[in-house]
Amino acid sequence: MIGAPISDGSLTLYGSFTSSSSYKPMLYLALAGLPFSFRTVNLKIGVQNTPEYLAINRWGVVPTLCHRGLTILQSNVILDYLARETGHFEGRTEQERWQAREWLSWEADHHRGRASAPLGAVPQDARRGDRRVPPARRGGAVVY
Ligand SMILES: N[C@@H](CCC(=O)N[C@@H](CS)C(=O)NCC(=O)O)C(=O)O
Repeated sequence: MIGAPISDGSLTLYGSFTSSSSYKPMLYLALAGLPFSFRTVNLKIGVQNTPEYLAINRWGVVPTLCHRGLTILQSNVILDYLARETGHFEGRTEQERWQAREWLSWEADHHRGRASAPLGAVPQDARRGDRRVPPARRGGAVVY
């Protein structure tokens, strides 16, 4: 059951314990000591594709953060939002703050291939391909 997003100041994170993308904001919130509600989206049974969940996350993926009536998608955007909103783990200088965002962007570039690679085999085209597109549709070359 997804439930309606809460519009007060409380933090609600929709995610899955099997998801590395969910782990990032969960770890942030835990290390920052910020109270938050966690709502499990069971990816194995396809809750992410239900109309109820798609109403808050158009891509049907986790995580999703709801706060102050806002709905924030994409794990690194959520980290950026939380840093701006709460000040936890925010850079001390403007240069540090931009550098932190550079690393978030770098991580997004590199995370996808590794997360989808079985047993350490990094897909050759992971950096250009979309892992949600079946291998057979990528020019016929089966990569993983
Ligand atoms: N770039 C997205 C990736 C989100 C993503 O792909 N989440 C996966 C779990 S790690 C998911 O929800 N998969 C469900 C599906 O593809 O059906 C982010 O960082 O939030």
